[in-house]
Order: sequence, then structure tokens, then C-alpha cells
Amino acid sequence: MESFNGRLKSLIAKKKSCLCIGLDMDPKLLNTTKLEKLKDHSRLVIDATIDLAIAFKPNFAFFERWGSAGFSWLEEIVEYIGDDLITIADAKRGDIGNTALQYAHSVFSHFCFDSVTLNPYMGSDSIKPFLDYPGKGVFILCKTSNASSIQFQNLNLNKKLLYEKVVEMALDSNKNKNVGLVVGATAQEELKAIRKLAPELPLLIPGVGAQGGDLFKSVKTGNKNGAALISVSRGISFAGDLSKKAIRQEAKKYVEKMAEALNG
Ligand code: OMP
Repeated sequence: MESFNGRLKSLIAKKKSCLCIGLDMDPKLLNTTKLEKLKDHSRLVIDATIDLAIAFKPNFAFFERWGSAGFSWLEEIVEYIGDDLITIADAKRGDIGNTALQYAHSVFSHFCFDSVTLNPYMGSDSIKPFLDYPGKGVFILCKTSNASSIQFQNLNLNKKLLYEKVVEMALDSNKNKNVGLVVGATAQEELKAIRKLAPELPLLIPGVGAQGGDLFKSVKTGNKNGAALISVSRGISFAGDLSKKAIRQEAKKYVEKMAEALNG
């Protein structure tokens, strides 16, 4: 079976896009309190962008907050996306080994996601149970896009920064070619450094659009050697007048800019 990292790289080359659409279905942005309206909108976003995107990344928070109905929606959405694109469970898991085993079963065997975001704070035994699923992948939080990421991730530990230690752990864990890193588009200096340390690992880069990270530089640096997915949530899912046309137009703009950066 093709490795997760191999599948990601081939899909980017085939579709000439590295767009990941984040599905963060915020009721406020749709001006509704009705779950059904959000469900309709999530299908509309997928319909509008499925041929332009490489991956969809539902963020669990926006589903879990609806309780069991939200979990059913998550099951429906993975099925609706289908098998041709990559699905990323943005669940940011990270717990001791035997608990991580259950989380891995949940995202990969129950919800049938292709990959998951993981928080490395508890160390490598919290990552390991996710690595034994053939064809599935993980994205480990390395240098995140938020302002206070500096608080821990940039700590200097005997001349190595904490996020550099995370890169080392990710490289050690990549025996099945199924480990990638999350690096925020708002952290260009670190993105360059991480790309240098881990030339082959896939990167998931959120933080362009609403958070203001640099798209062009992220695509260029991220796609040096390895593959990088650029993730946009609010900037596309709630673009313009929220119509299918407006959402598609915005996604197209991103893909065109990505192609410029990839070819330039
Ligand atoms: P937008 O700012 O609307 O594009 O949404 C960003 C999405 O990416 C949210 O679901 C965040 O949880 C997620 N994210 C970050 O914003 N920063 C990170 O460093 C990592 C993630 C992530 O793991 O996806």
C-alpha cells in the first residue's frame, strides 16, 4: 500500500494544487443557531471546492459542540468527501499510549479519516499508536500559528529550541513515511528552519487568510523538496456573500496564487 506521505505528494503533483480547506463551521459566521443550516453549508463548501482542493480538514471543536448530532455530522462529512481527497481530522489528540490507542481507533477505524493532527506535549508514546495504521498519516504540531506559541515552542533547551526537538521526534517516528508537521504561516522564519531540518516531511500550514500569514512565501518554502498543504478555513468557507459561487471564486484565487508560487 502506498504510504500516506507518498499519496499526498502524488495528489499535489496530479492536481497542481496544495489547497486544504478547513471546515470550521462557525454558527456566528453563518448568522444562524440551526445545526441543519451549518450542515447544508458544509456540503455547499465541499461541492464548491472539491475539484480545487487536495484535502479537507474538519476541526472537531465545531462538531463536538453539538454533542451526538455533531458526531453524526462528522461521520456524514467524511463519507460526503469520499475517497479521492485527503481527509484530516483536526482533533489535536495527545494522551498516554493506551488512551491514544482508542483515539487512533476513533479517527482512523470509526470515522475513517486519512490523517489526524497530534499534540506532541506528552511525548512519543502518545504519537506511536497512530503510526501503525497502513496508509494513514499524522501531522504533529511543531510551530503553531497563534501568538502565544512562542511561550513554549521557542524555548531554548541546551541550544535547541523546543520546536526543533519536535522535528527530531517526527523524523525518528517517520519509519512508515506517515509523519508530517504543522507549521503556521505566521512563523516564516521557523518555517524555513523546519524545512531545512526536515526536507522530506510533509507540512500542514494553516494561518493564511483570516490570521494574515504570507501565502506566497508559505507555498514556496513549504514545497521545497517535500510537499506542503496550505490550509484555509474561514477565508474560503465564509467568503463573500456565502454563496457557492463566491466560495468557489475565492478558492480558485488561492489555487491560482499557489500555482504562481509553485512555478515562479
Ligand atoms: P482559519 O484561521 O479560519 O484559516 O482557521 C485556522 C484553522 O487551522 C483552525 O481550525 C485552527 O485550529 C487550525 N490551526 C491553526 O490555526 N494554527 C495552527 O498552528 C494549527 C492549526 C491546525 O492544526 O490546523
